[in-house]
Amino acid sequence: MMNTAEFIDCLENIGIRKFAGVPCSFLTHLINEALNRKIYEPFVNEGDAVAYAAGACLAGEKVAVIMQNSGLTNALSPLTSLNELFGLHVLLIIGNRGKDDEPQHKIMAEAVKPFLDTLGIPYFCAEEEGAIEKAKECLKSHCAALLVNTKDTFSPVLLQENDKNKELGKPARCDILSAVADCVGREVIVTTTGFTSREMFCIKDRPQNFYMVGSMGCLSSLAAGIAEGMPGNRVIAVDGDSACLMRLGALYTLTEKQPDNLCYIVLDNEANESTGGQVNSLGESRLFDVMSSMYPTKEVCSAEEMAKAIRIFQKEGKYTQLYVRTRKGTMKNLPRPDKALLYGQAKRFCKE
Ligand SMILES: Cc1ncc(C[n+]2csc(CCOP(=O)(O)OP(=O)(O)O)c2C)c(N)n1
Repeated sequence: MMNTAEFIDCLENIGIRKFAGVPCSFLTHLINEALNRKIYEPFVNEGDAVAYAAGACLAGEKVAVIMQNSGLTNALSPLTSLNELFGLHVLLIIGNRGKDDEPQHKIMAEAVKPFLDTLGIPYFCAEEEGAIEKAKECLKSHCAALLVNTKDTFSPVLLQENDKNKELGKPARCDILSAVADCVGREVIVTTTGFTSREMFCIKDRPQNFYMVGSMGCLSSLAAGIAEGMPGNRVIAVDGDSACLMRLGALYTLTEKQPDNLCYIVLDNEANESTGGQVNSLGESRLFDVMSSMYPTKEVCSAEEMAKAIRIFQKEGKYTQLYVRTRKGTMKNLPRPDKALLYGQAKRFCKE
């Protein structure tokens, strides 16, 4: 285990004064330390963080980019056609989830190194002796990456300031999910990456559920594809705020389509809770206003209100957009969906 504060000090010694990125649970303590030092810029998509770091480079500053290996796919466009192309070399710190981890990490875990090799980006294990110095040398000619291969790489750092009062009176994610599960008959339920899928699996697993455990940000498009392909059935999609923000453009497309048989719900806890509760913006959430600017959105404040809103959707058969401010926290002893079930879930769904 490395001392997190010392690691950031070492990066500061090579001129890195700021971090930008999207979290990974392997990097929680690193992000906490950077947040506590007020040198972390939250982004909603890894590609945006990489482009921001390129801009900082143009301005003569050095920003390191933090991401999960899954986020490398989001970052490929700016990495290849901006940073590498124009010599705007940035340090990437990548949470390298392994192939024996959850199913959503299987393919990317094996693809990270070949991807980086193809791009000509050298990489080092963050814990390797002299990794930061070696990366510094490489940054002269390319971007460089430090791979963080375990969740215990960094020593624990608690996040300062946590305004618990903000949470008072808000429903828990699981209360809302239970209300949704209780209202459905034949409806399809699709749920987003992280705790939302894990909790829905635990509350009520059924063949008509699809747990979108990876591809963060893609839920609204996945749901639109199902809804348009199954006009005879209704679809309820439950997304998270960070996931919705990651591909906000998809919501723009969805609100043009407005499938009659789709109800799109965002649970906003103002955090990437599934990876450790890191913020996704620097201020109060503006997501309700943003969603409402695209399509009339109803704010729901309790499980009872959610049940009522779902019944209206079922009766009216009209595209429905719901927004809930939820408190942080998960169900106790939350299990992960069985791996075999996840691998087989598309087949199970299609049989229905
Ligand atoms: C492209 C990509 N980047 C990062 C991650 C890591 N990740 C998994 S869940 C999650 C947070 C999701 O936050 P939100 O949608 O707000 O839901 P919450 O966890 O708060 O319930 C992150 C960052 C990922 N899976 N994919």
